[in-house]
Amino acid sequence: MLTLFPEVFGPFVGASIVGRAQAAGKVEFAFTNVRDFARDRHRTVDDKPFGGGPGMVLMCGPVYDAYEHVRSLHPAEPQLIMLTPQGERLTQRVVEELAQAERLALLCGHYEGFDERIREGLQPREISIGDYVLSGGEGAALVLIDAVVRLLPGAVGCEESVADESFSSGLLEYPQYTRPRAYRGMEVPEILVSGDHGKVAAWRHAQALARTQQRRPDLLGPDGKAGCDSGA
Ligand code: 6GU
Repeated sequence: MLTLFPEVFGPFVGASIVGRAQAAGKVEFAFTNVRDFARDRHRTVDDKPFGGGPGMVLMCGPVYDAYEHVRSLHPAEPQLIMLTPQGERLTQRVVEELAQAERLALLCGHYEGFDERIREGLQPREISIGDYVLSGGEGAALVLIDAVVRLLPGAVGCEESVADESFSSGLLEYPQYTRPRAYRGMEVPEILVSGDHGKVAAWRHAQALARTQQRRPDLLGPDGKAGCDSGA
């Protein structure tokens, strides 16, 4: 992680599935504060845009130097990811691609943006998590980390739960219930306690399809069937 706010990552990468994956040695994180690579005594990392206009721009020097430092930490060449609203949209398909990489370097920006020569010289893969604006890339990096780490072999207790869920199947998930069977007058559907596994599977598929048609028809092809194209 290359960031101006390394402190925001700690609790997140230590908790839940990501935390367990880390403890089990499935993934390792290193945090580099871009500000440590500022060149002046004020530790400046941003400056006014040439040509005028509002906001500040993240400077080349600290970012290039921080990236050279990150490269030197490990022999594997990282795949550099720049978190920016200008990037390609993060989908489950992109997440699956990133999960194949041995090493990722996530570059989080702040302020009005990056000096364009960071793109030109470092040729990052630019990724956005959706059509809204965050004040910085850290929130997006957390989303990406969570989505990628849970796909690493052995990161989630049950591999089936990864394969079965929304977007890997191309459908939203079916409704789930746990004990008690009745809660405040709301009953668990009879079929789920029938013990008929075939009927349960058919019911779940029908529910997943109906829910997808209702909420996210864009996930279904023109024939109303889920595309094989996961997460498109
Ligand atoms: Cl990756 N960065 C920022 N700053 N805003 C975003 C984003 C990323 N993705 C969606 N909005």
